[in-house]
Amino acid sequence: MGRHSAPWWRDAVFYQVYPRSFADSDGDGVGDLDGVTARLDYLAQLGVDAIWINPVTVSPMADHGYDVADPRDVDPLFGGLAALERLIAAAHDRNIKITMDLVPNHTSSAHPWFQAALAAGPSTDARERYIFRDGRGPGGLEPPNNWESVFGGPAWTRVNEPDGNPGQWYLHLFDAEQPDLNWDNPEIFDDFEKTLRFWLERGVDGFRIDVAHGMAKPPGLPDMAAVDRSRMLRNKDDDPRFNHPDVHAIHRDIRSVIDDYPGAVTIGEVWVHDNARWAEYLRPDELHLGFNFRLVQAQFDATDIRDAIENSLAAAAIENATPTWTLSNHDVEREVTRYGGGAVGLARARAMAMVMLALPGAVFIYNGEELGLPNVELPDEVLQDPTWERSGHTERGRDGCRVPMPWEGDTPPFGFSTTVDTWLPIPPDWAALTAEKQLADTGSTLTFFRRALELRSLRAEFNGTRIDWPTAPRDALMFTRGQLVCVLNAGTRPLRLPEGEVLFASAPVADGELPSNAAAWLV
Ligand code: TEU
Repeated sequence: MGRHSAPWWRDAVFYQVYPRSFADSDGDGVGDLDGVTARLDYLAQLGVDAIWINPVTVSPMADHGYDVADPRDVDPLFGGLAALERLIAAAHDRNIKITMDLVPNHTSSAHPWFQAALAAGPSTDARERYIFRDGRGPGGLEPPNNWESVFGGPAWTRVNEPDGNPGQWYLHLFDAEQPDLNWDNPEIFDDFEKTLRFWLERGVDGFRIDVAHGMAKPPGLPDMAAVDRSRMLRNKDDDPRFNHPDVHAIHRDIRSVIDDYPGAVTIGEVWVHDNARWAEYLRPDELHLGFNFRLVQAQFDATDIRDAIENSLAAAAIENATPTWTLSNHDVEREVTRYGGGAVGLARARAMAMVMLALPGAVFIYNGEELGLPNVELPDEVLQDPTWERSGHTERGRDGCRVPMPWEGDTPPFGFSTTVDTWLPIPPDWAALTAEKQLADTGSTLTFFRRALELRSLRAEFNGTRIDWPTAPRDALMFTRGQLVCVLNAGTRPLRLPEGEVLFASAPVADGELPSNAAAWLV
């Protein structure tokens, strides 16, 4: 397939907007869709092709939108349906696509279906939309199996039946406010199809599918092995809660709807480690793209990074699928902090951005990554992630990577909102990191990202799909993509660069030497 006939997403730069934290247009301290619309020129100048926006549908916000009470309307907190329509039109005017986040695995407990299930009682059709079971042991006092919630604590909650007595339990792999749907019930897909068509008819260009390896549950719901809590939010491949093979029939059904809308893309959140199992989601009649999280999980170490890249490429190649690359999102610690924090963490994050942007495929940049934002140590009293409560205050959760964007000025809220009372506090020292300051600084991380994205889109060297690994010095990562050479110095000493013209570097190159914690592109 020639470059011109390739689908738009094959080498697209997606920019992830966490809507609570991007820009607040109405002064309530929470970001919203008109805020995004007002900042579209910033994204156009950054050079992004598409926006992935985290859930904005109607929700009590127990998990900030991943608890959906109405999948076919926009929450008033984010400006309602009209605000999304304004955003779609304004983004399309600038040639930017809009992809939404859909949550098929579960609904909110406030969804009318769940409320009906509670009211109807056991052995009713209403209960068949979710996963209700009798408890184990005398009086049904024990949960139906030993599954744990990803956010901590049991994955089951017992309900009071309409007669007022404790009765059945329902399954929730996440918060108790996020009951899992029963995808064996055909009503669930029929409704999901309505949701897909509802948004596609409104001009949405595709969907990020939440927990795309969830949905199907093994018959009999067998017990799971004990979870290693230090790996919270990460399932192993033998975990019965996820990746049941029946999930693929669901993806085929979804694809048959998407195919009615040429150009629309689906991107699955697929936390599956094994390459062969992961690739099954990318078969020609399933998802277009799948998040591969190996690069997120890699340490700043040349061997580890190479291993992550080679595995990601190999996994996508199994189904001739497009590789995807991401260094961070709203669920993981920001990379500046992951790579050590401070100036070193930032230097490494920039270097890794160049590695990511040199690779063939689609890339995902998380809002604030282009400003080099670090994770924030938040005080206990402002934490909102359900993980904090559900883990009995042992896991702080994901709020630290969700702090609102600093746009301009010298004091919080830095133009994010008109109130200082933002939903999470913005650190005063982010005054140095505002978009305004960075736009005016040729050495800033924002200027660096703009230039890197510009080169990636303009230079012909970024067209090839083949990656080779010439022998590299110890602690260096070096790969070629046709005429392009990407070098990363993950060691502690300056690295002599190979022959060639330095097209771009994440730190100044002097006398042909690349400093440590830096990357360069050569042609
Ligand atoms: O994340 C799913 C998630 O938490 C993964 O880490 C996954 O569940 C785990 O590896 C087990 O397979 C998505 C969203 O990104 C997150 O923000 C939501 O909280 C969650 O789903 C629930 O909707």
